[in-house]
Amino acid sequence: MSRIVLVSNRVADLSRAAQAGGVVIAIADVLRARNGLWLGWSGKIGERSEEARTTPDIVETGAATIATLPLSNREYKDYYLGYANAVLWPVFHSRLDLAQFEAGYYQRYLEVNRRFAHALRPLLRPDDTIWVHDYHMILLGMELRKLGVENPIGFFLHIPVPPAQTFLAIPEHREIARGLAAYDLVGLQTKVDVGNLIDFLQDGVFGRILQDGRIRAFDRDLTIGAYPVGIDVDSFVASRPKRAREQRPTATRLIGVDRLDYTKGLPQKFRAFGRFLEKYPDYRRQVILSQIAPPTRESVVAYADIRHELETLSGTINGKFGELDWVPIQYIHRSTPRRMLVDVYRHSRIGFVTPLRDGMNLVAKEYVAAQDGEDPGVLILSRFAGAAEQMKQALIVNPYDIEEMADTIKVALEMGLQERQDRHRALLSGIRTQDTFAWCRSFLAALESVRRRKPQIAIGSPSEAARKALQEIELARVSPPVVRSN
Ligand code: GDG
Repeated sequence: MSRIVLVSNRVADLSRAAQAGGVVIAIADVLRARNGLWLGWSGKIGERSEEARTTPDIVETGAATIATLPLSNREYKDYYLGYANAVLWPVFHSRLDLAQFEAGYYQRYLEVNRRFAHALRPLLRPDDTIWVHDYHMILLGMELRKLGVENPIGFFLHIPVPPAQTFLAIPEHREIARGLAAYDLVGLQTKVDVGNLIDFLQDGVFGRILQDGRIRAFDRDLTIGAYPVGIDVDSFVASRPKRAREQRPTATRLIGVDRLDYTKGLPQKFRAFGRFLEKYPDYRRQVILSQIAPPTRESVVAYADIRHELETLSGTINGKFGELDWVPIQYIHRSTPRRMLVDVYRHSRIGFVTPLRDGMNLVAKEYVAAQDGEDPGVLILSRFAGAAEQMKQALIVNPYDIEEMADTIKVALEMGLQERQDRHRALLSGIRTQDTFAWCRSFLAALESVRRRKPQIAIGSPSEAARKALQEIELARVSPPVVRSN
């Protein structure tokens, strides 16, 4: 089996993969099994002279070879905080209003991707399979191709793809498309994302669909597919609190766990909870909303704004409804250890997940995995989380509709045991089938097979096979999964 080479903005500590959860567990496994190499930013920020550096620091961990490079201060500002997190992140989450298209950002983004490609080139072997992750590194594949690398290269995007018209607002959208076309396989979280990317490549840069469903753009044939990210289900199921009764909260808890990000719909969640208390006063003193929201990307202005908004909102709602012995919103702006998180999920009657846009959302899956199957809680899930495409037995809500969310909290609180068990069983079975290991296996299997395909002739209109694939995508787009019990 060929060696796996991973590239991402950051590398994870493989010795702590189990604690990190999510995709890192599967990645650590595959690196271990296939004698892998992982290249990323070391997290260090150095002098301008670092920009010339293409020799990474190498550490052999036993599980894998870890290669890291520092960024210069200017690269950190323009590539990481700038193009990656103040252009691509907001635009891909359909927040054009927050995008900062500043001169110099794109150039530095390109240069960092190029520098990482130059650092990787001498470390590569002819039979390596290369897997690049996420929006920080879109151009890496193209830069490797320029250096003559012909190995299979796959790219997985963890965040959503916006509709074509939004994508086109990025001044460098053509360069981004050219970067994507350098890969053999582009993996996305959902069918809706696949549809959006195909639209963009067709309408924006005149890509053409081939007989077998691949897209030809910039003289390269690219496969695009949906590979929904999953979790390591057992690491949540197995956990049992030592003294469950003592830890059980006195009030019924709704739990939210989100990095403090404007994409996560936190103000909408707080407002819906406030509206619920206003509309259904019998529930006052009976319920609390615990929101864990660790800080992230604090140097980007939009993140300081959202923090301020949440502090004001939680203060207003607590001031309006709170009593000496009951505070309705517990807002924790710190990271919580994972073992505690699992217990909190388990003892919360409602998992409240309300992003305005999200690639997948692993918290929704973690909440379901942590429930007691005999007496499970209920998941309320935004239809704009990628997870909603799979988790149809959740109570699906529109996070912009505060009234609907307030009513759905009541539906969830009053749902009978049988219905909770039925929904939970179906949800659990889905996240088990598509867990983090299945995600990793299926992406790599697809990547390793696409290079073996024969060249195809471009066609004007889709063939039967391509038409069928497009129809499925279209269906997923026009009929969002709505399951309401009221
Ligand atoms: C990106 C995409 C996609 C959160 N707070 C704490 C904590 N967490 C953990 C959660 C979960 C993870 O962080 C968050 O994952 P999400 O999927 O919810 O969201 P993003 O961070 O935005 O991730 C997303 C994902 O990539 C994977 O492809 O699903 O759409 O945006 O695992 O549990 N963990 C601990 N303490 C915290 O306070 N220990």
